[in-house]
Amino acid sequence: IKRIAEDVRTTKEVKVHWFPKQIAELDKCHHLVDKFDPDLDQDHPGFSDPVYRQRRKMIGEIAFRYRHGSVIPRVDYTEEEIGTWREVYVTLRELYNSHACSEHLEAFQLLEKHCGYSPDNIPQLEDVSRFLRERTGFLVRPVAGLLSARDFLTSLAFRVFQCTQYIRHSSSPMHSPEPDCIHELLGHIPMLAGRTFAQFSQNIGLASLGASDEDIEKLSTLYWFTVEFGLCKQNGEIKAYGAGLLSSYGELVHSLSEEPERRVFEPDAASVEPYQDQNYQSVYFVSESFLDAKEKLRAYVAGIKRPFSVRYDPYTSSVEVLDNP
Ligand code: HBI
Ligand code: FE
Repeated sequence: IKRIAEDVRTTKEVKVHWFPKQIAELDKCHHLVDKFDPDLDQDHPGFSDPVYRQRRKMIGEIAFRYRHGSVIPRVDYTEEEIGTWREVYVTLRELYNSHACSEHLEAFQLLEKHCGYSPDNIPQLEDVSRFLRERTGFLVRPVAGLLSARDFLTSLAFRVFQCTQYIRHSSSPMHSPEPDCIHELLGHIPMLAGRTFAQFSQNIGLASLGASDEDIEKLSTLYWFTVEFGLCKQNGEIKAYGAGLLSSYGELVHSLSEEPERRVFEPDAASVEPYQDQNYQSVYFVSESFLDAKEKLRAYVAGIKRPFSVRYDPYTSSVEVLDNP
């Protein structure tokens, strides 16, 4: 009798975490994580620079005021900010030819042609959003800092990429402890212009909707070792596709050097592998191709238990929830 009672209780008490059903409800998915905040983290390069912190607040205001569907206000970047951008841009641009995957290189050329990518200009999020919408239907919305993993992944389900608009501190152009517009614009945006990669990203997002905290942790680790630090095979060579690599000169070189371990991408292993957010990774996962990664992710996601399934309707930008029988 006790067993039956417990079974009944567990089925009744399954609580599913709230998630948006409509794209406009992403306005509620804005929970920031304090880690790496320049106001609180003493190791942040901007911690002792009040001018920098004030600038961050100003740009952060754009994100706090933003609502889905509105135009993203432009930021008039200062000479100092453009200087930081230029230094990273010029250094990385050179390295991409030998280290970046072909999808990234192709999209980068288009971004230079149509979207204001150049050493002397920090591209505007509104322009980037319009560009992506025409390529893969992805949209960009501004965010003020590091988002909770759940909110970040949720937005991917709707093909929305939450994008920081501020730039790292000028004292450390080659490294930032948190995402900034250099990381987003050089690392993520070119990749999101590719069809299969965009679908892969959305699929991680869809798998995260209403998932348990444990599954969110696994999905964000999976995200880490693919979207952020993934490598892939191309014409017999290994190239980088992860945004964390494509926006960091040091780690991009490191990832393809003799130093780290490289393993074949398997979601079961990658989703529980310990990761580094303070230092270079000691292990990277190599995918055969994006199609192969997408197929492996599909099989992995099928194993996640949820009392419902979801389907994305691109005509209405909404998620349909189907109760599992
Ligand atoms: N927040 N703004 C922002 N940018 C990211 O790239 C990001 C994030 N929050 C979490 C996150 N990335 C990932 O590391 C996973 O936890 C999903
Ligand atoms: Fe990122």
